[in-house]
Amino acid sequence: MITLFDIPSTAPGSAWSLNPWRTRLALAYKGIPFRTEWVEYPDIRPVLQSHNIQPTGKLADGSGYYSVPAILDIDDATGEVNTALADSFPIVKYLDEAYPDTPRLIPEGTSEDQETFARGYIRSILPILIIMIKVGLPKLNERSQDHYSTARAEDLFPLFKVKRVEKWPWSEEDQAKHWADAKKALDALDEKLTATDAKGPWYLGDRISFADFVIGASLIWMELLLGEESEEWKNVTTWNGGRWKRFIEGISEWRVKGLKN
Ligand SMILES: N[C@@H](CCC(=O)N[C@@H](CS)C(=O)NCC(=O)O)C(=O)O
Repeated sequence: MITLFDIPSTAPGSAWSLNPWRTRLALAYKGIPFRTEWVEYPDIRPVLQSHNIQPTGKLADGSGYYSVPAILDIDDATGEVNTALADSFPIVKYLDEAYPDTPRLIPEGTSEDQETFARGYIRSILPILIIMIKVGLPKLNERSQDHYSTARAEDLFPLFKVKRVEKWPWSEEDQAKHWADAKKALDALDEKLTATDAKGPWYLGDRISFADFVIGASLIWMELLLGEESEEWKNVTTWNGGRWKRFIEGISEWRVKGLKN
């Protein structure tokens, strides 16, 4: 059975975090049974270390950056650990290889493009990331808030030059500027998707691939944190001819399935 490590929150269904949603959707789409182990931010490092899961990067001080999603795949019959792995792209590659009877998410010959897209995605939606960090902070459980505030302020220190997210300038004007930039980021993504629209709504046109869950995870994250009924989310659903509304509806089956674990 696979265990997915994910971060809890006060949002409906608890799962809110962008990168773990990629894996949650992938597991649900493939129909692979899994259970969730909820881990608050300050516990990610010790919990993953205790399972021998390697860091996915380095922090500024040179120490390992431990992140979720991470999975532990244990053979229930023998107790043998099949894999203990973090990082959403290697995880989906592992799932494709270890579960060959499930639908592939990295079609033959697309691995490099899928990886480049997945790894570059967060940078490509940076203005959205900024808004979501600010909006998401109070929705975390108290135990995670301090870590999240200082860690994300450090990531974006070159932009804001402060040590806590609460200190980011957030006037109406600032917010309007971030939203205008957010729209530009989604306009650019829309343009990219338009190229395959004649074949279908997905990144590759007519077939779902991991890139769709990279996009879908970010839309779920936005909808959850902004609130389905919020003016901001409703605005987003009208952008680019309603593409994002159709997209999130298109993956809703796996969103619902993914929360049942
Ligand atoms: N490249 C990684 C990025 C994962 C990542 O940064 N995850 C965040 C949550 S969305 C995390 O675990 N952060 C830990 C921290 O900030 O200490 C992936 O695709 O899985």
